[in-house]
Amino acid sequence: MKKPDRHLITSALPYANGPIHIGHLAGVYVPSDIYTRYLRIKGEDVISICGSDEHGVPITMKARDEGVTPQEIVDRYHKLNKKAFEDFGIEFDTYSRTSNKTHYDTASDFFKSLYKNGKFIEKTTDQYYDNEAKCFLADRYITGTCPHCGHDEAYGDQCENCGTSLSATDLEKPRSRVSGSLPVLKKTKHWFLPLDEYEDWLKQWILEDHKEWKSNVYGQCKSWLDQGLQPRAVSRDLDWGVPVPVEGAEGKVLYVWFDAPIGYISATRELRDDWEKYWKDPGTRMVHFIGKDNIVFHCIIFPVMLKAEGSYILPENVPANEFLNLENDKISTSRNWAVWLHEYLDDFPGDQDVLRYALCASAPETKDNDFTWKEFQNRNNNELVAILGNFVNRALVLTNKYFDGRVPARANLNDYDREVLADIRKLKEKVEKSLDAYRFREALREAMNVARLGNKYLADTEPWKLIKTDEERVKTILNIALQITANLTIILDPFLPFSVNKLRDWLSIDTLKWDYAGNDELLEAGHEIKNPGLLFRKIDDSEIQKQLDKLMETKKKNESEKKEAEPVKENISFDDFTKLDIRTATIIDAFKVPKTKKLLQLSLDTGVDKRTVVSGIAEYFSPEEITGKQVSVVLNLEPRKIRGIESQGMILMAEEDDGKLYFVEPSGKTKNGSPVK
Ligand code: B3M
Ligand code: ZN
Repeated sequence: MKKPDRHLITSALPYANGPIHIGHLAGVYVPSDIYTRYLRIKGEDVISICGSDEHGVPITMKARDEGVTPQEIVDRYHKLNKKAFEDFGIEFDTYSRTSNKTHYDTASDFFKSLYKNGKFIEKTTDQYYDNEAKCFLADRYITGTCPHCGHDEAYGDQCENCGTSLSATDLEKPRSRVSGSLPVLKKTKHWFLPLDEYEDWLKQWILEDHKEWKSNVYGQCKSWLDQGLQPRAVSRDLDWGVPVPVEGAEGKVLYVWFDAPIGYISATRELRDDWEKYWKDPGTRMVHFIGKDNIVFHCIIFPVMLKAEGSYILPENVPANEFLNLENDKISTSRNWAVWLHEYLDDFPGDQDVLRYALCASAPETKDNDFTWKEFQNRNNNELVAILGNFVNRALVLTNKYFDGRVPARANLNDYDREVLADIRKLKEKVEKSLDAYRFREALREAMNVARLGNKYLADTEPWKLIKTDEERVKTILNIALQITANLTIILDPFLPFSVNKLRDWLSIDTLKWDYAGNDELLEAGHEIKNPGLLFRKIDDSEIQKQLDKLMETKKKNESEKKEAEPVKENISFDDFTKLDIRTATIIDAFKVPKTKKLLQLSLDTGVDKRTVVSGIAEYFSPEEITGKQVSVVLNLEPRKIRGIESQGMILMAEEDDGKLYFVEPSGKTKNGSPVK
């Protein structure tokens, strides 16, 4: 393949309605950053584009919920997310936003160009309208009963109970989420991109010409194409977004998935006067980094838009990742089941590279993958600390100790030395091959093998013992160890930018270009190095436990919220209520029902008689502490045999979400047998 003249790397524009979490990082931004840094250190002409996606219905809904404007929402999260990326060393050349004027102009012009050239079809369709709020309702703004599972809080685009994707008109008993009123169908005109007309072209371009795409991406495209494509609306009735720039389109904006990918173009345009070279010259190689839920937009819809416009290049590859789970559960913003970047940094200040490393090492490249805190700790302690950190620390510390911090000259190499140096050269090629194929986990493993090799070399040659008997040999060994360390500053540069910068500083060297990797004479004899600090610190169990506890808390909270949301039971008549005979009573004796965990057998003085009740409260109360306690009891509940004991009634308990029980007792001493009503 001909070497490209330049590279344009794009990373999915995060919606500016929530913070960034580890799933985003692992799926999109760590890989795109590794790839971009790799191209940069190779000396390629590359620009990396990202920014906030600031349109779409979820943003307007969040604004409505909080009683603020959409602009306030996107301002807040744009700032937060931009900073989170910077903090983690994700180096975009620009982090723009789709509410910018340049973007409005670019998206508008793009639409106009397609419109003028007759690339759209216009259709009038029925859309739900809220007569009270006087607005059309996006699918998300409608709830109703799911026709598949009967869930009565299904959304107009999807039922979150059974996962089926829906159209708003599928819902039974639809309600507007804006006003709560019954929506009515009303005619509205929209512009559609006739994807079906591009089907043959797409089949050729993807299925034939891009067989090298990752199998998860290729497979998804194939299944879309096999099912056949339909025209897609590229406008919406909404008041937040880029206005549709044609006459008679008042109150309509571009569909967010139409304007968002154009955001890549606007951002480039803002960044560089020569932006057209990056977007229109066939010498540019464009790669989109995205998550799997964005595949259809980047592999089918956006390419069709570009093709229809006619003057743009198409992506060369779209190495989309699958999803990352967290401790065996789907990451979810609404359930707060996530590790948020800003929170990670509060708890692990300065440990950005550790997260970058752990996320790359278990990135969901070919299938969904799980992030666990235990694995995070192991990766840090057993790999970063024990291998990489240990190796470079020994190489630098020993050089300082024996040779005054000057790189010692080496004498004749023996077979082992030569073997090690040859392996380093091979490893560089392996890393390169993996990176070129977007296999970042594999690339990282190979890169770490360089450190592994160095670590083993020192462990095998034991310079700290040899120093007493053979100083010349120690010079050679440390020279080689330092050359390996210098190699690491190249090979690990794309993965661990913070640590590599420290290493460069301690070695007193500048950034060395990728081509130098594999070279064993990067440091001259006599070159002065510094005293190293600690490259990685051990993460102990208590830090991990703290994270697990935090997640536990979240889980509990979610469960209790779920319970709170349980609907009130159906109404009963007053007569039904008076059928219950509830009285005050006193526990006069209590003991555990043998061979059970939960049951206590209680003797009650009910004021009318003495009776036995079996109650499932043993996990919370001991017999001693409840003897003498006054309680409320349902006297006329049909007697039941529990573990062979006849239970004549039921003690009333209040139960909290986590199952914790409390007695429902009179607030002062009351005569036994007093009716509760
Ligand atoms: N805002 C990403 C998402 O699904 C969506 C990407 C747009 S990229 C042009 O969060
Ligand atoms: Zn359903």
